[in-house]
Amino acid sequence: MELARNARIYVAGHGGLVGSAIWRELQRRGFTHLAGRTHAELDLLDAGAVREFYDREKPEFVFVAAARVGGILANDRRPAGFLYENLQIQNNLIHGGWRAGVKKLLFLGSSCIYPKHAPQPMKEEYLLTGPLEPTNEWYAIAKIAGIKMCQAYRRQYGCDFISAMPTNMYGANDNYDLQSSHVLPALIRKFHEAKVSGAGTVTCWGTGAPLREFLHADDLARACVFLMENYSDEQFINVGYGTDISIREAAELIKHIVGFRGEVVWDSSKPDGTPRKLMDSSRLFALGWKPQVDLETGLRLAYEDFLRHSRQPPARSVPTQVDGKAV
Ligand code: GFB
Repeated sequence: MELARNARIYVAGHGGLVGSAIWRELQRRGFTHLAGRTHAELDLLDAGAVREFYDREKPEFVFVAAARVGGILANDRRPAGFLYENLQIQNNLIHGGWRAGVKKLLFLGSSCIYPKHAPQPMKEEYLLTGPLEPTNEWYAIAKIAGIKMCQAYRRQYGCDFISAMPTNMYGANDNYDLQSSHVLPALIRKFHEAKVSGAGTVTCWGTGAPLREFLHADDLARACVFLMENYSDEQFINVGYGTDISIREAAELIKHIVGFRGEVVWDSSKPDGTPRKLMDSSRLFALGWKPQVDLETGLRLAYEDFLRHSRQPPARSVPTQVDGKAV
């Protein structure tokens, strides 16, 4: 089903890494009636405010890209925040979406929903077949609840609510804070700052042995719009790149792209997390979607984005409020 170019579309989390990429993709595709709200404009933890927003804006299609997200350390240190905030945000958006008669809603989860020692690559049916990775089980439990919410509202109320599970993401508008970020933005910043300051070493966390699959946010955005138009099933669907690399290899690649000439040191007092998280995305690939951005190209783009942000920190590449207007 092709969406009408004037369909009313709400992108929850439109200022973040994934939401801003979805927003750009929708603009590129010519959609004219996009709604987005900053945190200051709409607190997604507030059920009443979300209800009022839905009643006023009456979106027909909703992308749930709003979430409390963070890297391995942030997840480990803030279990209550990651569990509570994510449950609350998604409950408000999914339940509110049903109440407001939203035609279709796409919920975004995460590859950390799978068991820590799931067979690789991970198929959708491996959900809930074993214990989760302890550093991010709180976030994972919230995301699993989001999948189940979409399935339950589909079963009980006939809502066309679907879920996609992206692998580890990176791209423009990422979080570069060293305590709370994911590995790729953290390493881009660390290698860049070491190059500029002339430092001899860069310290990375863990052993470097874990394997991760990385997908550029622009690819995920294309997948999200594709799924909104072409997928309608209770079964959630994986969105991955198809291959993974070790954190050590990723560090070497970023070191090379940034042009840092010193040594990489591994701090094994920091957690490694899941040993491997490669998703089986064959269900999505069989529908005709494929990623377009290879890791090296994507990291070069991400480094350019970091340089733009470090020159002009408060700037965002998307407008804060443009609902109802062509943008
Ligand atoms: O990206 P990341 O924080 O998250 O870490 P996860 C991936 C790997 O990179 C871990 C290592 O083995 C880290 O120890 N690493 C090395 C670093 N240096 C660094 C560094 O400077 N910063 C960071 N952050 N990592 C997250 C989950 O797990 O993945 C979330 O916590 C979410 O819930 C997300 O699912 C996609 O891949 O381990």
